[in-house]
Amino acid sequence: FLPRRDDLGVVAVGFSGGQTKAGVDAAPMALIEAGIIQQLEEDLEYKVTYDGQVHNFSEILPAEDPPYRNMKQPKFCSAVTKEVSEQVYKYAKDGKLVLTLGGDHSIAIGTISGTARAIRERFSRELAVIWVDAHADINTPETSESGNIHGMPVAFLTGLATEDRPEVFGWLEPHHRLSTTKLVYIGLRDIDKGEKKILKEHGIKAFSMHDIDRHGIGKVMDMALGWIGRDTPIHLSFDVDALDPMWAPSTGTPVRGGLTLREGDFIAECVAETGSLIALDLVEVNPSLDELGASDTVRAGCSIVRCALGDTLL
Ligand code: NNH
Ligand code: MN
Ligand code: MN
Ligand code: MN
Repeated sequence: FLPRRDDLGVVAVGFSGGQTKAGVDAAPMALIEAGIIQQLEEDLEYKVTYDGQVHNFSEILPAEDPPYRNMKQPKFCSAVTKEVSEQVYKYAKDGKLVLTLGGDHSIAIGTISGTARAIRERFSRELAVIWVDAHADINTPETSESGNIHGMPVAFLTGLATEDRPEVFGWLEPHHRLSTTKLVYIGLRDIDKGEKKILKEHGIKAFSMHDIDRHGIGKVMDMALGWIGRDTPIHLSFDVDALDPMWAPSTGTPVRGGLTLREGDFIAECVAETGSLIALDLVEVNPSLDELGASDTVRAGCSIVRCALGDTLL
């Protein structure tokens, strides 16, 4: 089922509407200026398809967008993720590996729904998702304490949250969705009360920082990939706040006690080694927060992308 390993589609999503801090929309440009696309073309020899634009979707900004079911900017988030879903779907259906540069993590509603649909249609397979994050992002609109949609993407993608109105994520259909049994978390350390209940009730596989301390990252990756099983297409959604703020301080909700730079790269390398990666998101880099640390955060992000796309140490 694997895409040609040398064909890569890049989507740059300068979107910050899934949370309230400005600046995360500038991340794709910062990553591109740091040379990420050039590195993938020249060092890793990918044939890159990229329209050369960072999309900010201002053309679909709704005139009014009041909170709905406690969600902030529901219509804008829904419209943007729908667009992203179509773009990612097209690339994945073409057999391309897809790299999405965010943006806040709400955009994963678009990326994962796009790959899930493409993998179903093209390969009659179900997608697995590895969600690397300090947070679980599995709040429903009702359990969310913040109303920020970047804390809800997994709930919408798994169908734990549903909505009929097409302009508020009602466009998500069963073929866009992911099974809770095919989801694995790594790096968790700041989970809301309602989220803990959801993770328990649905028996969702999660490796917290505690598990990484106990077993080491090598064993955790063996267990995570073992859970998914061989030959299952993998979408890796990497929130840079999974890394300890020592390495990636420029992000909206930093949480201390996170992954080291090498643990982050190692996770990405292990996923690359499976040969089953079909899409990668890198999200939540915010160069305008902790400005002194912005270049470190961007460099860490570039490194994770290179590792996941097959860069090897030797
Ligand atoms: N759990 C919180 C919320 O739902 C924080 C989410 N923030 C993130 N998620 N950065 O990755 O608002
Ligand atoms: Mn996240
Ligand atoms: Mn996070
Ligand atoms: Mn919290």
